Amino acid sequence: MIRWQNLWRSIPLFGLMMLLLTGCGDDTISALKPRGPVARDQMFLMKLSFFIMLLVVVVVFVLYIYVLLRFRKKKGEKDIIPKQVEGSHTLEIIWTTIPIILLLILAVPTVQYTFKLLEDHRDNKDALHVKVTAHAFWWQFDYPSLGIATAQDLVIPTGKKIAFELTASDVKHSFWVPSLGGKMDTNVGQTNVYYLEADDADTFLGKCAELCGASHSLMDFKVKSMEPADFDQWVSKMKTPAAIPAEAKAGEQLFKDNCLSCHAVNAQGLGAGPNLNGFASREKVAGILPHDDELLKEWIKDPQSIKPGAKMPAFALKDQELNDLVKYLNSLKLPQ
Ligand code: HEC
Ligand SMILES: [Cu+2]
Repeated sequence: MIRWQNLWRSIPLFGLMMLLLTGCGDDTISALKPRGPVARDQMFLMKLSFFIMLLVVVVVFVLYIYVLLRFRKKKGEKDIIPKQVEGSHTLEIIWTTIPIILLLILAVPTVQYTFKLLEDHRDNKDALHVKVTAHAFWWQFDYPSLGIATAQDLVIPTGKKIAFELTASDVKHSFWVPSLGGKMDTNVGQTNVYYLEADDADTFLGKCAELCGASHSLMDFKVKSMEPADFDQWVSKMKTPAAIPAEAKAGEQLFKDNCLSCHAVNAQGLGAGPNLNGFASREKVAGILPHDDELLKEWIKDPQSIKPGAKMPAFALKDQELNDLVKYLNSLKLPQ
């Protein structure tokens, strides 16, 4: 009796846990809300395995409860040893074939999709080839067929296969955009290939999914999908050099002296740090911070305080120099 009461009492707790879990959803980072064909294929596999497991659990529990009730000791019954049976061919055949059939139903589409989703579309004329290089703790995106490179914000056209070629420069990372499809490891000295596609225009959140160091959890990026016409415009904007206003010239000089060795600011430069072409038009600073002058100065003064282990050195600059640099960085905008 007491035990039943305890169970009833814990119902609000379970309710709360359920509410908490359902609150976890963010539409732009959820594998459960697929936004492209690859994510949908993977969702199908998840549902298939979930319902097969559910079926097994339900059947086993129903049988278990039935046996418990049907064969329980009745009032007045003496301790009797049930009839001992051994070796029933019918039962053995049943409990061997059913799991085999269930596993086949699972295995056939899983193997089929595994090969399909690993197709290499790099040379496909209808796909867009993107090279992804993961660095502790930022992402470099390079579009060899378009002659542009960017960082942190991956911009892609909708309705087109994006043929990824992934690698890493330091340790192993993993590229994951849950809304568009499953993750792919990025390994040093090796290229992995897979593709993703987005249905519609939106901004999806991406994550590094392989523990890679102190700032692993801060290694975020964005995937911005655009209608093909908007994407073409973005490409031509990326190739247009930013107009640097007169008040940012002092900062530009400081940047050339201190920063250009690692940060390219042209269409396709790659270096030890993110390409900053169009930096002020990106979603975030360093993948995580909102665009804010004070935060940007914090970053330049001491990147490690924001991303422990970040590979950008700290700069001891005067306030005026920081202001100038920030003015320059804010002028690295894509044309309207
Ligand atoms: C030794 C190479 C190096 C130098 C020199 C350097 N940086 Fe960096 N910078 C990096 C790296 C690496 C990152 C990426 C850090 C991360 O996110 O983990 C970075 C990131 C940044 C970011 C964020 C970029 C983004 O994609 O949002 C800004 C802004 C920045 N640096 C500004 C500067 C400025 C200004 C200077 C000069 C005063 C400078 N950096 C000098 C290596 C460098
Ligand atoms: Cu990582």
